[in-house]
Amino acid sequence: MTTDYIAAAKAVLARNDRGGYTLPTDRLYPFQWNWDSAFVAMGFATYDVDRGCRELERLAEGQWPDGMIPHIVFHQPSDSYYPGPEVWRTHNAVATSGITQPPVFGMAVRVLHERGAPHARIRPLFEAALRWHRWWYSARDPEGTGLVALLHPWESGSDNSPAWDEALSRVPTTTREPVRRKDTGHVDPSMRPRDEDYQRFIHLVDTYADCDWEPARQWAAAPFRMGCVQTTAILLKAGEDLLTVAEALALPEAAEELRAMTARSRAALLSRWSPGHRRFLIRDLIAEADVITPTQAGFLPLLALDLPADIRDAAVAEMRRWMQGLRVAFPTTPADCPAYEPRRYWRGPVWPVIDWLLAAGLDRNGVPELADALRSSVSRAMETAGFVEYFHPGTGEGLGGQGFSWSAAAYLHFRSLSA
Ligand code: 9WN
Repeated sequence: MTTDYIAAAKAVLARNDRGGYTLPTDRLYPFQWNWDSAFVAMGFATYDVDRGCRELERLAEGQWPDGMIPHIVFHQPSDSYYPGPEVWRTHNAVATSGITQPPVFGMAVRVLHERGAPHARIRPLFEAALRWHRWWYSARDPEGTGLVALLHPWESGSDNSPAWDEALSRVPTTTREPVRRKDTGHVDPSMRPRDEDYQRFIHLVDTYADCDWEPARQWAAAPFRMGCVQTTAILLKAGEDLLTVAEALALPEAAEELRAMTARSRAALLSRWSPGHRRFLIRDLIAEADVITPTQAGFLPLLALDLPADIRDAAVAEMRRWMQGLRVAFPTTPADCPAYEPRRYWRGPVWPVIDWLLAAGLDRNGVPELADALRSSVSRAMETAGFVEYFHPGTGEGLGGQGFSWSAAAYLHFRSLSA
């Protein structure tokens, strides 16, 4: 008997629906998360455009007056997650966290537009996305370099990536209140960040709450400030997608503004290429040093750049090298890196949405065989182990949370491409 995996993926999204927005998974993440919802909206776009729009609309309810769309919207109280609103101490009308996450939102706006969402739904989503992009460039790139910075590892979505280790080690472990983790009550601690990481994560939250969440004060006070190639690539791709929508909606001024934003980030991103490492490098803006620790972030610029052949070929050769001997690709840290931990969160495991972005980048750059290899390897893993949060690259074991929304959305997206 064959299982109807598409129906199973849709059932995951239905189960995690809390009224127009989707939890990443019950208990472990009981609120609406920013980039999760953008991927989920694109998953819905494959069969329910209206529900996809609703997902983004509910996320945009949390948008701040300054344009930031926060990383968590606390629509309803829950005691199964830490840190909740009492730790964040933000002042927004709708309760939210105080930091942001990768701006996949603009990519989802384009997908929904192209799947036939009515202009009356797309226009406000477009405006919300544009205001958020303006926020990125003013709050997180005040010097106008084109490379946007993260002030907290959670903003990367790749929370305990080894890329942050050195910079994070300079952040104190002191916190205003004791850290009261809940995640390790839901998931085996060996698959989660360490206590010391959490202490530093919360130290940063306290630091920015003390700045009253004002971007300029945070920028000045930040002990962690990373020019991120993964986030900038997503911002650039989302900016390109919003530009396409602006042209389709005949909004010439917005289009002009988006052209300027994307041109700046395109040049900045390309300049982060390192021929010696065969990947793009994150910049530690406080240490004024390149981060050479290898992580998936180094290949994310493929998503948003049309690379010259020599750069593309070198990046692809390096990606293939990381994939050698693995059952499931793409690893978030390569096996030959001393920081590699194949079961611990962002320190090795394969995440379906990362494959989604990398495969889109490979398609864009004319490497469809490798794009297909990534999509089919992680799709097979989901068919075997279920729509879990992440996978062991060596064995394909399913890890982290179960019944995970963005994994189900990724599966639906991959299957829609091959339909
Ligand atoms: C903190 C929801 C989120 C994802 C992130 C992932 C994880 C949160 C946590 O879960 O982060 O934002 O508490 O661990 O790292 O990418 O958006 O799925």
